[in-house]
Amino acid sequence: MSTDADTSDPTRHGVVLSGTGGIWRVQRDDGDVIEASLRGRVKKANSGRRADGSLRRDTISSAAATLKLAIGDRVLLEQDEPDGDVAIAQILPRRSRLARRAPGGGRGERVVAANVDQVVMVFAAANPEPHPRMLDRFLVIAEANDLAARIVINKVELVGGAEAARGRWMDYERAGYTVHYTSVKRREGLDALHEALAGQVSVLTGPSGVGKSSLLNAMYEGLDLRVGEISESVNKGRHTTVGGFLHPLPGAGGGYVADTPGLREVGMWALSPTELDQCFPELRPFLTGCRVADCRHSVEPHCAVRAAVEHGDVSRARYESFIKLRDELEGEKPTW
Ligand SMILES: Nc1nc2c(ncn2[C@@H]2O[C@H](COP(=O)(O)OP(=O)(O)OP(=O)(O)O)[C@@H](O)[C@H]2O)c(=O)[nH]1
Ligand SMILES: [Mg+2]
Ligand SMILES: [Zn+2]
Repeated sequence: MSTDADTSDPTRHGVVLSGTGGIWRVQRDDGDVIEASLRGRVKKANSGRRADGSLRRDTISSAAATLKLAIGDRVLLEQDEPDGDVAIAQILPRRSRLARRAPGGGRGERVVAANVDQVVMVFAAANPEPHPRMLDRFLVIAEANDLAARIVINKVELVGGAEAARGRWMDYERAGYTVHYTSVKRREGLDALHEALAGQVSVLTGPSGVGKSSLLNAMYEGLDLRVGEISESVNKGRHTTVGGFLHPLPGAGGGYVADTPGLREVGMWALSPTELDQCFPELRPFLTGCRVADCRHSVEPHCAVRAAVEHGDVSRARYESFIKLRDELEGEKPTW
């Protein structure tokens, strides 16, 4: 295999599907899934020069090679001899990421998934009972990462169907989010969700038992995810797994869905309390109307946000969520 970086060679480029530590599963652009290692030698040895001394274009990303690899990363592969071990030579520049600060107060961020198009928050209409506050947290995390978010309310047949379920989630539709009402049991709403995932890299998240795996199995024949098992994320003491899986979506349209552990504590997401109001899309139009500089939207005079709540232009429940989350972020001690 040539050592020259042929940017069009589909056997030399791929997407990281899973892995931790040394060995990573990579889907090459030709479709084959292979195992590749991320060798320290490769990271350091890359001088960024071609044999003729000219600078390689992909050297731009060589700083990224010292970053931690994440699912969703696009990588450049190297193989010294045919049938030899494949090594990850480069992490190509990320166009987006879902990241959080490393737990334990470290300075570095931890990338949950790279090159993400959207975050899909799944809740059940009932069983388990949904927590809108938890949804608000997830939405803030997506907004803070500049990622589009959509909401899925599954198991709607348990509350009398989609229209009956809808009333409870109107605040989110009004805030501009797309809400999908689905039932795996009745096979409802699955086509629209399928369409929304096609060709996209989506991070699917939500509490255990809401039917995330069931939804994916119902939409994609052959995915065969395990259903009904209590996932490890329930066990809050043990989420040291960096892991997560990126599933290539079978069938027309393609795309990927990431199953990731740990979208939990909004406080962990390196977000300053003063940025929080920007993460509530329905508050944005009012933020410039506050009279006080750096208005906290709680007791300040002439607060446009509070006025919007009084006038019914902004949902009171969402506003209260905002206040709660802001208090939480303000109470957080800086850890570096
Ligand atoms: N009534 C009803 N039950 C459903 C529906 N979708 C899934 N379930 C059931 O809900 C339970 C949990 O489904 P899973 O797909 O394992 O849930 P999950 O969100 O993947 O859970 P974790 O993997 O633990 O995060 C299973 O018993 C499913 O059969 C639905 O539309 N209606
Ligand atoms: Mg599951
Ligand atoms: Zn204000």
